[in-house]
Amino acid sequence: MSDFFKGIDKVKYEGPESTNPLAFRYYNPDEVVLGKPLKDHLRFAIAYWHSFAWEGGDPFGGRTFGRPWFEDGMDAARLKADVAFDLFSLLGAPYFCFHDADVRPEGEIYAKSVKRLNKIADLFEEKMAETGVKLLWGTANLFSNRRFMAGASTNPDPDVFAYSAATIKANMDVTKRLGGENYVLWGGREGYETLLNTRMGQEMDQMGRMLSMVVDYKHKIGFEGTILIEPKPQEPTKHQYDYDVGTVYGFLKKYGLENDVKVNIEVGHAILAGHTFEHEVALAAAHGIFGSIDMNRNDMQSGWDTDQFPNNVPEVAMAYYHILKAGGFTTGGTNFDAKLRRQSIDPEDLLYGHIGGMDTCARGLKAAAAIIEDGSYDQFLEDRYAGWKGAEAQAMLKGERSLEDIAARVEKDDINPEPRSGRQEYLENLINRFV
Ligand code: XLS
Ligand code: NI
Ligand code: NI
Repeated sequence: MSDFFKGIDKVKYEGPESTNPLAFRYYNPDEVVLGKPLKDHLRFAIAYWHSFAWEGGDPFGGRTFGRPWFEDGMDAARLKADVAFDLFSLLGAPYFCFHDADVRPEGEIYAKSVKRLNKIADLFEEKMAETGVKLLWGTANLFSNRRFMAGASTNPDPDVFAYSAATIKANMDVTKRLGGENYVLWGGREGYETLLNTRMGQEMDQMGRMLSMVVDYKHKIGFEGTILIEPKPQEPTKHQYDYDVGTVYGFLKKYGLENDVKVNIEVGHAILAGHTFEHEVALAAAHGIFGSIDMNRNDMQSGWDTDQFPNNVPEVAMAYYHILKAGGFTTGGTNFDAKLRRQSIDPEDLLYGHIGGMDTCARGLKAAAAIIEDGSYDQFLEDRYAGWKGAEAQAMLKGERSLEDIAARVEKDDINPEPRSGRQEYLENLINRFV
């Protein structure tokens, strides 16, 4: 244990009546819900970048956090890893996630960066064995360094494409070595600032090629995790090609990758795209590409990706409802892609943020489970679509009827549909009984 969190004990579940700000009130990891402990439903992960690499800057001012590892060397990187694993253990978080750039200082050349990444991975291996913390996913940072300013795989310069491919390879190797359960590709600058200098079709073909190589390499090295694309509509670029789940699905179809790649859906990104989070989860489930989630919340007034910790139970409850209905997480989990506000500079703020987030998610998941156990909501949907179980309806759906066949039947049987209430307010009240 480093002394960064000196005086703070392992966070325990104390129940809803507890007034201890450093205890869980709803997240009881071993509580069994729908036949499974909460910890196995939620599969919480801590994001290295927000909690350990981010310095508290904004466009008007730099670093606000004082952290002893904010220097650029391997010793600092090792200290950062010590503190990171301390936090994972204090919170009892089963997983973590990282980008290469979060965990190692960048080298002057590619080979040096990879060497440093592997050194840190050695340390991670030891710490993971010691603490039992596992890797939910690894990823490459292909957006911070200036070489990526015009994109990574979508760059007009093929050398940047090559550098990106090499960096992804190194990160997939490390993710596999650490037993990572997924590998994530968020298209950091895979988009454009102005269409005036951009050939969209060409850039998307480049991106499709890169993803195909990632899938090939996954099979070649026997990586058993899931490849995940993380959609986001804007920021940092004006337009990102992985706009939302629907756009990503079309992209995967076009390049024949829809059976090999799934999505990692982030709350704030869904909202930036003009959707609700549960819309994105439900759509991914409908397409069979639901993978994992990046949990956070946006400030509803500010209009950008504020990456705050979630604290609104009804907002997360329906998302977990759709996740549970889709069969729950397999390789995915709940990654807190969330950061402290820049005035929250103390070590314990890192605990408050995560404790609140974990409790909010636990309450949301329990509410979702209660909705499912009660059954009346699912029954409503069953009844609403019940007509489609009939023989003629099934024949229409299966393509066994043509427009002429159907027209003949409508005329013969004098079909004249009677509208039925959609019962929105009734359903809103029903859901409110559980959240
Ligand atoms: C940024 C993304 C990023 C990914 C990982 O908005 O959320 O943090 O999750 O590259
Ligand atoms: Ni994210
Ligand atoms: Ni994000």
